[in-house]
Amino acid sequence: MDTIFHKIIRREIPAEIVYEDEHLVAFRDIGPQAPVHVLFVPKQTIPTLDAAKPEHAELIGRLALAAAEYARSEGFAEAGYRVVMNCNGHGGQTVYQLHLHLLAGAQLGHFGA
Ligand code: D5M
Repeated sequence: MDTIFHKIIRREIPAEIVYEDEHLVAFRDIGPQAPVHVLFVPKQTIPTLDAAKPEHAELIGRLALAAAEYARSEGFAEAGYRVVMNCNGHGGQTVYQLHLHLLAGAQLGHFGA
């Protein structure tokens, strides 16, 4: 299982990386849907949220906490922001390596079907 995000993690293709630790990398989305749009991606291969196992709980928590910390450090916490994980086709997932979207910097609309 290899995706464009694995290539970014291995530095084989460029990305604007804003955070990295031993567990995950965060970089700017190439097609931002908000003034700030950052993707938080685990280094361990997990194709979808549906494929996640109980042993991935801590890692998935790390993605959420890294996004919250980034939003706080950039001054978006008080105004607010959104985090999203798309899963499979109806969820709009296009890259099959688990990732969490952080959207911030503007009033976001409500969404649904
Ligand atoms: O989100 C996949 C996201 O990945 C989508 O918002 C575009 C983004 N993307 C795709 N290729 C790149 C590169 N090369 N750099 C940065 N961002 C990228 P999904 O939830 O799967 O629809």
